[in-house]
Amino acid sequence: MPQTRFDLWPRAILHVDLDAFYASVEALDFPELKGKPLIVGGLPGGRGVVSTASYEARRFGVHSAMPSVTAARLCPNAVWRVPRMDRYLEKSREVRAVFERYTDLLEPLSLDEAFLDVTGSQRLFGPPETIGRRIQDEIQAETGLSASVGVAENKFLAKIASDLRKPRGFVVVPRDPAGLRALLDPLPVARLWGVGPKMAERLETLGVRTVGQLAVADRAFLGRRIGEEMTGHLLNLAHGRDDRPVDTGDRPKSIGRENTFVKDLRDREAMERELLGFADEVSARLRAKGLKAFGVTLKVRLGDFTTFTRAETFDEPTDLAEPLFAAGCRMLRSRVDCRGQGVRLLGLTATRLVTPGEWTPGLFRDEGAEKRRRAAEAVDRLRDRFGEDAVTRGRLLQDGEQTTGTPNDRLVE
Ligand code: TTP
Ligand code: MG
Repeated sequence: MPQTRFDLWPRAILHVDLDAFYASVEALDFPELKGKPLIVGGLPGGRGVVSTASYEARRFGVHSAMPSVTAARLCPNAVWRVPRMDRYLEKSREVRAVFERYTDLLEPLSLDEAFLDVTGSQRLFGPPETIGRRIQDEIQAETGLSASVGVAENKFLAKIASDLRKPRGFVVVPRDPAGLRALLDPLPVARLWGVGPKMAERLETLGVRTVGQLAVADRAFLGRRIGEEMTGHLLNLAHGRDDRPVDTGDRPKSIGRENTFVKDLRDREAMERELLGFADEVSARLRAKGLKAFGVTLKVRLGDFTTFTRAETFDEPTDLAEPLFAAGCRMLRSRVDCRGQGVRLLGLTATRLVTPGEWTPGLFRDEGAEKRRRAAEAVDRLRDRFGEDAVTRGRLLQDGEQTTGTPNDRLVE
């Protein structure tokens, strides 16, 4: 059941990072290793380095990227294993399958770490912390691995949070300014994205060692010492601001559909019927990808191959068929002069795509739109189960110049 008895977060990001990943997989597959100081990496005889160590081995000072020889000296009783990458990849896929139940908007950073944008998942699954807990529990139950989770309004804070109480950490970054400051202030500046050892040292000579000190530092003073750009970046982070989107890596720039007709269309009604079909399909694909469009373009090619493209911008981004269809019809009617010719090709494309996390102001405010969205989602589910033709609008079923389905049908992405 959808839950609504809580404040929806305008933006909700999770960062999930598995604990001592390679070592945990080894202990899972070879239970006799459980609870022992365990090091995964090149064996100490050679010139190898440590990939990772169990938390038991970390107590001796062993850490990733340390020469294995050094690790063996620090922790002489450690059990050693060489990495088995294909097994780790397999486990990583199992973890990803858990993520995918909650959102499509995920950005893997490595085999054991990912950002998830769950802004749009709240209606269905509840508040972000509930979603985070469920993911943590399901990873444990289904893959046998332990994960740490950070819940926040942006990527930077979520990543900081997941690391605060490892292993098996679960930290929700407070959304009130005092709570946020209490969490950020004590952190060393080296924890900030973009601050390497050199910059940390530089900042320290300027009297800035912690994020709290950075947050109250004088912008002009810092700007003169470390540059305006770096200063702007660091002050944003020090105030917990970060608007980078969760990058799925495969987000299309646009989603569209076009069709060249066997016989040029002359009848306005037939053209609009095509546009309605396109709008239906394009909006379903937007919803499937969790995207909304700020813009729509119409493409029209006349019998003599003259081609027009026309564009409109929406006040609020949409993933529904109606606005796309209405804009297409409007542009066709008032902004394209067919000069008495037939139309050889029509196309409708949703552009300027955004995720719910990037677009928040109007989110869920319009109840009517929310109802239409739910209806549209029900249609999507039917289509998934019974195929494309399961649900077709009345208008599309009319006979007449039914010209879709030619080999020229093209998906444009
Ligand atoms: P991390 O997430 O950095 O480390 P971890 O999962 O072992 O431990 P934790 O997150 O609890 O601190 O890296 C994930 C895996 O990537 C790690 O298990 C092994 C591998 N790795 C290397 O091979 N070399 C490295 O230098 C690092 C940092 C990681
Ligand atoms: Mg990890």
